Amino acid sequence: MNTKTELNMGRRAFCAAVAATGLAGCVTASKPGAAGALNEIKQAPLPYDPSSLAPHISVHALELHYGKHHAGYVRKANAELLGTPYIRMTPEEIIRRTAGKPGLEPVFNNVAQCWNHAFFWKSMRPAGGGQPSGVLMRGIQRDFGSFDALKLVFRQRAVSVFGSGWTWLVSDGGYLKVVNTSNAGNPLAGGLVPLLCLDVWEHAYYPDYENRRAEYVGAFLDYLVNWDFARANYLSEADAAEFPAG
Ligand code: MN3
Repeated sequence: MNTKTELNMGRRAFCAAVAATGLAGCVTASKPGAAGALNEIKQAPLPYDPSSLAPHISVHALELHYGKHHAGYVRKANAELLGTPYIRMTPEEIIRRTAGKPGLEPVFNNVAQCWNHAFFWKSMRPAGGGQPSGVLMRGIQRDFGSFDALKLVFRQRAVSVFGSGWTWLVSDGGYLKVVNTSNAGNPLAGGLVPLLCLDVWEHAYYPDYENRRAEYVGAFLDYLVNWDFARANYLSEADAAEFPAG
């Protein structure tokens, strides 16, 4: 991974991904407000071959989603950031500072969609699914009762998103929750720490599932979700907050 990757997916997620892959060190991005540092948003490559999520997500759907939708948000975000103070901030800082601010919707929406999509690609992997392990599983059992109960809650929340949005597993001060956000919404804006997410905009599933969102959500939970990514994010948060995870 490189600095571009970090800028795209966020420092916390990046460090977690580095930890998960066993790579040494965590590349330092331009600090917020650092003189002369312009944080143009880059689109990192997909972390797997576009054909490797099939048949659950087809090459066509993934290339459309990554190559048109996500790329479009990156292009629009950089156009919105140009000539503003936000160009010197990290995407996380921009999200926190612009969420809910009248007049700043185009900045928030496009930057958050860049962050959300980069995080979403990492939330899946070829031959994913299965069960989390270690501290994440213990946290799930503590906060949902069982892993099956978490899956049921996540499925219900994802199916219930009205219109376009996202479903997230988050850490709220160490406690695990499933939350939905509308449109470009991101839990960072509410002080929550994202652990994994599912895109439930229609563009994410219509090419493969048409109007059958529940089937798409089921395929994500059973065959695609990357629990190692979520666990690494949870461990990273535990280190930062020093809460007794699990
Ligand atoms: Mn999308």
